[in-house]
Amino acid sequence: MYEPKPEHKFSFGLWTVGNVGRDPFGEPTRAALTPVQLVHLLAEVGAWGVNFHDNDLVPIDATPAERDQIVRDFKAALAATGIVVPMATTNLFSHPIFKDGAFTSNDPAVRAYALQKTINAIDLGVELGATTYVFWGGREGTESDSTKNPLEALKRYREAINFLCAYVKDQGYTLRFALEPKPNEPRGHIFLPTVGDALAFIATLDYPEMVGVNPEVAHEHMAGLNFTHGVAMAYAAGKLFHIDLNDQLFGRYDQDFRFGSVMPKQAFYLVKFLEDVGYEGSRHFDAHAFRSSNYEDVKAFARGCMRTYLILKDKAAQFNADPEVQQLLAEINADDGAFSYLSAGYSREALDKLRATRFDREALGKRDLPYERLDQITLDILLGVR
Ligand code: GCO
Ligand code: MN
Ligand code: MN
Repeated sequence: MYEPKPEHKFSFGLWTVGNVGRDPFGEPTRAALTPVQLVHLLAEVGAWGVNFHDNDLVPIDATPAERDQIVRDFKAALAATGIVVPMATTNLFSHPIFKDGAFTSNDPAVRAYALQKTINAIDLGVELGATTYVFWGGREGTESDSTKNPLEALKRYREAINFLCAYVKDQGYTLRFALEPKPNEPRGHIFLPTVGDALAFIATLDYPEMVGVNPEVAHEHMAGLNFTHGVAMAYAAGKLFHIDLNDQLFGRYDQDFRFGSVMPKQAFYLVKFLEDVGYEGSRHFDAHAFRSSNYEDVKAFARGCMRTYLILKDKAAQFNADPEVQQLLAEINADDGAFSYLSAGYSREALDKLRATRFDREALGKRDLPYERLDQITLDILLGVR
């Protein structure tokens, strides 16, 4: 019943199931698998797509001949398994050249290298079928604001995205960009910290229609924000181009837990939102297994991400079909149409009508709102007793 199928569009990054368990305090706990092995692992667990950073696939110092061989092998693994590449991205964070950022580095040569690297990575992604290109600016930021002018940094960021949009148009690629906000880690302060910041930034670009967002559960939770509200903002703006699903307690370090594993109620509202609006993009899991896991347990992790999504999708359908929920929602949203003229917008007539209306403040303030009942039904559904 909760088997993943291609139509669910479940994808994983090579760096997610390929995470070797390194953390700031310890060495890897798992041997690295090759990209080809990871594609087979994803096929085995029932995923639909695989995403990658340029250097997850092609090492940064590979020769052109090595690159071509790697790409050939990878394509063969994709063909053998039916796994597709919906999204690609650039590693603009690992190498020391990016220690002070890529597009926003204070060094013009680093900024130019970041552009060149991204152009090559876009070519690689497009060659393998990607239609979404993600920009996660993990190193774009500061520890001390003495070191970088935020206005200047945003100007550099904007110029870089404008240049790359123009490149994509010039090549005739079918590719959309998705900016991925994050408040901190690895930088003390990262530019474009939240979904709202990214949306505001997009409005200042040369080709805003080409650029959307890639919100991530963990990133908004690190900032203590309501992720579903952020996703709704992006969706309402027509900008929900991609999504990174994982889990994370508020206020903790970047945990990247299995989807739905620590805040399942929040995950429920998110899945319900995505399914209710008919979001059509990838359901991308940007998470990794515990450092204590071996590869059998990594598979359990990947299966768990998809299983939990499908369980919550089922719960959302149950919530929507529940007669008592429906009745409560109808009660809460009761509308006799008396004020629907306001939805037509401002007019002198509407203004006069509004001014002439007498409101019974006491009666309106006494209105019953059975929200506790509704919330408990939600929990009963989630806990499986209803
Ligand atoms: C993180 C980010 C990254 C990006 C990835 C793709 O916190 O490290 O979520 O995993 O999603 O670089 O752009
Ligand atoms: Mn993340
Ligand atoms: Mn991410």
